[in-house]
Amino acid sequence: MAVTRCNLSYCRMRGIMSLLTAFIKDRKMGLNDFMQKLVSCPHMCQHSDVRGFLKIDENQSEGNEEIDEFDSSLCLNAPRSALTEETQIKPCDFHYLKIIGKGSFGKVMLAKHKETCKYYAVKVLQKKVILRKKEQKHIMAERSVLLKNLKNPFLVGLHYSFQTTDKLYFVLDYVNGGELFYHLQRERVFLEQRARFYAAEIASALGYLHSLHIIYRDLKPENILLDSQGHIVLTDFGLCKEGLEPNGTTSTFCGTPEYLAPEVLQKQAYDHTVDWWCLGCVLYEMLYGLPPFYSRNTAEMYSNILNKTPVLQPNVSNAGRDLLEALLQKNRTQRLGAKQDFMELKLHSFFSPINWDDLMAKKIKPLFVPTVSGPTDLRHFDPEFTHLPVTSSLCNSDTLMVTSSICEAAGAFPGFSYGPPDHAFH
Ligand code: ISQ
Repeated sequence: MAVTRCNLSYCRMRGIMSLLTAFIKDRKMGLNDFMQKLVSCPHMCQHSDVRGFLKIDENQSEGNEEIDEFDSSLCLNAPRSALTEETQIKPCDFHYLKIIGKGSFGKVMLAKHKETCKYYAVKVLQKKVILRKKEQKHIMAERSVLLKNLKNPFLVGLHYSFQTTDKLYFVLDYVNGGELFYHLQRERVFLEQRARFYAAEIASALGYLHSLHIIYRDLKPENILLDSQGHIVLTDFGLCKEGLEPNGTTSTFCGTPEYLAPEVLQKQAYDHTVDWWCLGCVLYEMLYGLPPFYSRNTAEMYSNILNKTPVLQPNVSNAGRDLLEALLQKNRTQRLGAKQDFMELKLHSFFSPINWDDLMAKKIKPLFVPTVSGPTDLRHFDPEFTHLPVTSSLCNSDTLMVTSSICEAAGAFPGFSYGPPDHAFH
């Protein structure tokens, strides 16, 4: 009898426990939702009751760069909220192997997903720096553009984005063929056929973005990579401008000096034709070995962009020179692509050897295949980066902690975190 009573109470206990667990889980999710709403409104974080509830320590420092607590409550967007804490992607899910790129906001790391052993390029950005430079709009724009389910073979793919108290993470496709201009520097110029192939792949990516009303804006050497087969991959969508209708214009100043279009330099309104100008600059540099308006003196370079007609030496074919002239038109309304966008480029005689369907299907065999022995072969990355030590700070702890910096950061980057609905790493 005693045994039966004991069994019964055990079963009952289990039943009560599972009810309680479900209840707690439900409450926890409710609290999570509430917390998410709370922290994504910076003005609410200022209220004394809210600060008391969140136990925000006013005296706490803004955040040690080496402290990197993962905060699942900051995974704010819908696909993530359905995930349990255990299944949420976090910094510690990766081995960080090498630094493969560095910029003013942070770095790009070669990382291996611990569970699937797949390699990714993980872009890690410091929130403090982004906030200091008031660049959160650009970062959110980058994420938002990457999230648009972009389906073009020449655009880098985003697998996940997530955030910790002080960093933003983008988990991107990893390619190790090196920057296009790393190869150009070694070879000085490319033969026309090779330059045509790269220009066509870049143009197809830009045309695709334009079809989604996105202007890339920041086509520059370091954003053009090669994959291990020799195909183009465009990265960095930080300066993309979204939501521009075909006839709309915008006037925010952004870009790289060498490739700045005259209208951007003059802070005038610009549109999708700004990308065709940049493509003209890239093509010119591939064919002639220097940017079209280059001068060591930046002021002179700016003056060249505004006033000088680019020199087109006859060592490039007529079709090539004609295309360059058409893309490097200072008046954007006269530029190739101003009316029919990508279609006008496709129909230009320089691209007549290109079968665009084959190009999109990656059926055109690249003339140059970067030598790589495998994913961890980093020979095409700058040793200036790959020789840097990888700090352990990227994976210190997964503790959930609410600090004033989270509040500030969550307000600045609400909804940053992203994972595909099925959460499968692919
Ligand atoms: C993917 N692979 C290698 C380097 C990269 C740099 C920036 C963004 C994505 C990348």
